[in-house]
Formats: sequence, structure tokens, C-alpha cells
Amino acid sequence: MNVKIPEMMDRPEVLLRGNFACAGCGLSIAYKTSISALNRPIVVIPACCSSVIQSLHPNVAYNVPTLNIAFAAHASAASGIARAKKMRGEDTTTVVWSGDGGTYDIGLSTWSGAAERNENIIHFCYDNNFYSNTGAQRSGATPRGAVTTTTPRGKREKRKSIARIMAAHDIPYIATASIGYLRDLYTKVKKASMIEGYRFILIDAPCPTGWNSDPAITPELGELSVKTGYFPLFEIEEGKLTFSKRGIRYKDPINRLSIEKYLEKQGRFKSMTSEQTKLLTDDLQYEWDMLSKLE
Ligand SMILES: Cc1ncc(C[n+]2csc(CCOP(=O)(O)OP(=O)(O)O)c2C)c(N)n1
Ligand code: SF4
Repeated sequence: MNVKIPEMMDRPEVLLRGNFACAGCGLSIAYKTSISALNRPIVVIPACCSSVIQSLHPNVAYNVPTLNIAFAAHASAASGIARAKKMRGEDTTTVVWSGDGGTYDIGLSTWSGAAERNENIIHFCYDNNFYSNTGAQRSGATPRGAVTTTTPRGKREKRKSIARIMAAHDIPYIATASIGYLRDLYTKVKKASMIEGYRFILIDAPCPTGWNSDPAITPELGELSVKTGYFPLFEIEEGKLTFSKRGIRYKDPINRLSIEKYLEKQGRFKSMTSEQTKLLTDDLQYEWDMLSKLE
């Protein structure tokens, strides 16, 4: 289960109580852990649940400077902030905090430009596999077979590999992490913060509201995604991939829990046929094989 991170206890809360997140929201766990690990963060947030959970003016649940902005501008706005802070000699960390819709799909052009310029930004993508705040539409991150409001019979296409797309930009650091393994997430964020240039961290962040799962098992789902091989944990540094200690044993399918153990806890997979489950399993293996080529 989740580990407590002693270092986080000494830091001010970055997400205050009374915020608008649903019970068991994976993104808020990801946010607290990640942003707490950073020195003087400035957070740029495109439209997503993260711009909603901060609550309404004049109240605000984020305890760090935050800029809400359009999808097509998140990484370009962050580029400007990072450059201005450097010119002023201010030691801050500029962050894009985006959902999978804002990263895999709608905000792709802005981050691709910023990554190509190797802007000094950490780009976090909390991946809940769909557009949650607008009512659970499918995204490029939705896995095959998952029911969303725009895929009522289950998505027919496989999930996009955003890590490999990001890797094609040859940025200095890429990592994946899960809210089921908070120490691993925290350590990767700390490491990213020591590196200059465009850094990308993809976080598996269950959404009980849209996944139709029990809010009490959100961390367990984070663990199961790793143990079933659904969400590989790795880092890519200067083009070379290393599977993380917490997840490397699941590279071998023999060590993985059966994918059904993950699917059966989520209403979005309730109508999966055995054929869809087989296709999903093949998709997962394909991704492991493609990632392994980067080792
Ligand atoms: C250009 C543009 N298209 C669509 C929208 C409507 N919209 C707002 S948030 C959102 C979904 C965001 O999904 P994601 O990035 O996955 O974040 P989540 O809602 O899951 O937190 C959409 C489609 C918008 N604001 N701007
Ligand atoms: S809809 Fe999902 S991602 Fe959005 S606040 Fe609720 S649990 Fe979190």
C-alpha cells in the first residue's frame, strides 16, 4: 500500500482542504506528492479537472502560484515564465500540470514545440485515461475496451504511447509513475528537478468518478496497474530506458497478475468481451516490447 513520505510532512500543504476534488481522486494524490517535491513551483494548468478542483474565486485550494490557461498555450506560457524567471535570477521551478487530454491530444502542439526547444520546464501529465471534467469522453490515452461517453461499446483503438512520442523529442528526462507507489513518484520528481531542460513525468491517476470504481481503492488500483503490466514504470535519460526497480519484474508476463484483476474493479470495463480483453493484453505486450527496444 501507500508509503508515507516523511519529507512531505515538513512542507506546507500545496492542495488545501475544502477543495472540489471527488473522494478518492487520483489526480489530487499525484498533485500533492509531485508539487510538494519541488522548490518554489509555479504551476501552469490547462482546462481539466485540476482547474476545477481549485474551487471558485475568491477561494483557492492551491497554495502555490498557479496560471490557468488554454490547452494550446500551456507549454508556451510556461516557456515564457521559465525564461523570465531565469532573466530575473529567480530560483523557481516552472511546471505544466495537465491531464491526458491536454497532453496526448489537445495540447500536443504546444508541448512539442517547447520540448523541441528544450525549455526548462517539468511537464506532468496525470493520466486518468479520458477527459474527466467534461463528462468522461475518450482520449488518446483511453485503453481499448474502456467505456466512455463517446465509446459506449468500449473504445476500439489502442492507447497512444505518449512516452515514446515524447522520447522522439530527445528530451533529457522522461519518467512514468503511479499513485500506487508514492515513494517512487516522489523520488522521480526530485530527480527531475535536478535536471535542466524539458522533463516529462506521466502519472497513472485513477478517477473513481469516471472509472466507476470504489473511491476507497484508488491506491490499490494504482498498484494493480503496475502489477498487471498495464502501466510500466520506467525512466528514459538521454534516450536510454531503464525499467524502475518497483516494476521491472512485470516485464516478464509470467510475473504479472492477470489483467482481469485490474479490469473487474472498474465499471468502465464491465462490458469487456473476452476478445476485447485479449486485444488489450496484446496491446500491453506490444508496448512493453517497444519500450524494451529503448533499453
Ligand atoms: C480547445 C478546447 N477544446 C475543448 C475544450 C473543452 N474541454 C475542457 S477540459 C476538457 C477535457 C480535459 O481532459 P484532460 O486533459 O484529460 O483532463 P481531465 O478533465 O481528465 O482532468 C475539454 C475537452 C476546451 N476547453 N478547449
Ligand atoms: S472526476 Fe475524476 S479526476 Fe476529476 S476530480 Fe473527480 S475523481 Fe478527480
